Amino acid sequence: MPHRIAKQIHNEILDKDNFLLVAHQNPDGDAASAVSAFSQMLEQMGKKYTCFCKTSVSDQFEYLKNIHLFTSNPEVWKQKLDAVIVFDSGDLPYAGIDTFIENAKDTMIINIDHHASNIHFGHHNLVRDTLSSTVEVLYNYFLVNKIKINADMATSLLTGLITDTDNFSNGATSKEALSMASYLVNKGAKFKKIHDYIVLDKNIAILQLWGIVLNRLEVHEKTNIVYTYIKQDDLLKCGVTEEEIGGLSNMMNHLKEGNAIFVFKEKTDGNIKASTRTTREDTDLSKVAQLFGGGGHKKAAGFEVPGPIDKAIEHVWETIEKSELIG
Ligand SMILES: [Mn+2]
Repeated sequence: MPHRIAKQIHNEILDKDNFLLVAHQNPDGDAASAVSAFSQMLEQMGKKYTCFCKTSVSDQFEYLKNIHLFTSNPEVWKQKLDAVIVFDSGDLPYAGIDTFIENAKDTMIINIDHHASNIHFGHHNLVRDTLSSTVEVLYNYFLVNKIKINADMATSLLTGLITDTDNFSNGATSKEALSMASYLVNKGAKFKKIHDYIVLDKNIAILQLWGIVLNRLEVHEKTNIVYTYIKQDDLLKCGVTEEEIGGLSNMMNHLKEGNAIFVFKEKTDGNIKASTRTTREDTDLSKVAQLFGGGGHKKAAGFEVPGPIDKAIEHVWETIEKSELIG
């Protein structure tokens, strides 16, 4: 029962004093916002906390309260911690903290998430894969535990909701998600500010890169998956950074054709990262991602395979065809 777990976790928090809040590496709006909102609750309660992320957090989220407190300094793991709270992460390697946890074996782990592929790695697991976002899980947690949601907290929660529903356009946009949005706007969430930072985030160079990538669209016939790829060279040519290329697979999800969309991206280490999206009810991409050690949701998932890019793509098709999960 999710309500019982939310109350159990809150009792642990009332009882303890010093927390480490973790957003997964390369945090998206959901992860960054969840930490921001939760840190504000801890402040209300007079608790101590540190916000940790293994990588840097995008400037795009600079308007979120307490976002400037994020550190990637591993030294923070050496303090006496009463609990580590991990947000929006299906497992500890995805969060980027598996090695830190190995050295902090006695520390309580609290797992707050909505990924279908979540492996329940915590001592407490508040995982609700029917909800749109981790911030929606958190919103329910706040209501169940009668936490006051102030305007800054509402702005954080609404940010995660807008990013994970792709601006209220993807399959996660439930009636509960919409009613949560309305509640948060009533509490003073700054809708326009979020829109300015989150939706108006493209520049000409990014759209030129999208042009190259969209030109390469192809259909893999046996699985009817529509796909394209981005190489490191493309980024250099257009002057676009890794961080800036998010959003392409979400945008491609507006396509009517095909069973799914796959975007393959060559990373600096030579590995190939695949972002996958579908709008079809009969396709479960979290299962597909798990074939390659990745994870995610039914309608949006990701995984990594070794390069080079043409070999990687070939390997992906072979594996998916064998699995018969799509097509
Ligand atoms: Mn999420």
